[in-house]
Amino acid sequence: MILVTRPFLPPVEEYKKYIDSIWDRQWLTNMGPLANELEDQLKIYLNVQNLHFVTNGTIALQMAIRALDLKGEIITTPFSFVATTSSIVWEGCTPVFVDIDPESLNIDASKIEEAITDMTSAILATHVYGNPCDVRAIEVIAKKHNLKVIYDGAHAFGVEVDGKSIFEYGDIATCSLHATKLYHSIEGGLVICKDDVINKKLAFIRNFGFNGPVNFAELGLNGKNSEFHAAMGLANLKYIDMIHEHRKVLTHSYDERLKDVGARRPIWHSAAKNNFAYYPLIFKSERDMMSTMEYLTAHNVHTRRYFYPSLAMSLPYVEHKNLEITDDISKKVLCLPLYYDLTLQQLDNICELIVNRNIYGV
Ligand code: T4K
Repeated sequence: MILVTRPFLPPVEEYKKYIDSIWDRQWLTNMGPLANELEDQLKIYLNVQNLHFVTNGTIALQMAIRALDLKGEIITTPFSFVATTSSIVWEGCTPVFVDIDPESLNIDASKIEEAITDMTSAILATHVYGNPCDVRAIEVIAKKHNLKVIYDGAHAFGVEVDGKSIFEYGDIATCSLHATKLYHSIEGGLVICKDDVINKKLAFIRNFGFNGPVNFAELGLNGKNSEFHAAMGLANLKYIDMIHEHRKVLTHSYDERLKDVGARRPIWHSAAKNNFAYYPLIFKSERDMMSTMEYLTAHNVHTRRYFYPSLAMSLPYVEHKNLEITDDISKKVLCLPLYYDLTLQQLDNICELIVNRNIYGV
């Protein structure tokens, strides 16, 4: 069976070496030496000034909303994983959905201003599949209306725009290091913030608000991650270039093999480096997409409808809203298997099934 993704695992001896060191120290969590080392290495790898290693990408978003003290309405995208919207609601704010751009599949920056009201405090946008939002346009709008910007960069590990980490854009950026991501620490997340004052606040929030053993600086939560997760992050980081390279080869191979099946790819940001996190295809109709998905499933190839249904139409805790582009694209998009262990032979077989289904109508 071929799944839509499989986590990369480093050679087990390399992970065990870290685990042995944890046994020696008996230091398991609360920002131990491996978690600190991972943060240091990630700051260098990603070329960012500040970064917090946290329990997951969802907590990262909640911490970001809290650190910026956001209230009222937050403008956001309906085309994302549920955590983007649920974090807004969890923090007591109201999501206001703006439709997406049909090419990038990210929030359409040209439609943001018409959604701003007296209650708007921020824009929370996702770099969908790692493809950067129109960060320049969003920055201009945010400055003009005095809004904060959070980027959900759950998929965007390693992406750069104009040679700068995508995580350096916005007031705060977050990332997910979940097992299904191209780089992972089993469970994990990152919060990245340039501003030293907000960054300090994030550090307090991550650790219950503690400022020393008997003092509290902030209302906090427990966002700390463990030494075991940091160990996986450290072991995997050594392989990130190799992972990236293989995903690139797979992606180009899919592009070449599937160019005539009548499905299109999202258009990537022109000034950005790709990280090959997902392989989405947008079919001409929901019928084409469904029949391809079912045909692949019947041949033991599992795909996923990331992201269907539209968050603005499906969540029981938000007011439902039709958005033309999102409603249309979310019905037609399908993510194909993409992961380090996927072989070119397996990819060929997947492509053959899709080509046969879509060109010859089998
Ligand atoms: N923002 C965005 C835009 C996100 O996409 C996400 C998460 C978040 C925020 C929140 O970040 P985290 O709090 O999760 O760090 C998966 C992931 O669980 C989720 O992290 C991810 N986005 C989302 C897009 O995908 P599911 O429900 O599709 O996962 P699941 O369990 O169905 O696994 C997918 C495939 O991976 C399956 O075919 C099986 C395979 N798999 C999975 C796991 C966990 C394995 O082979 N091994 C494994 O250990 O959500």
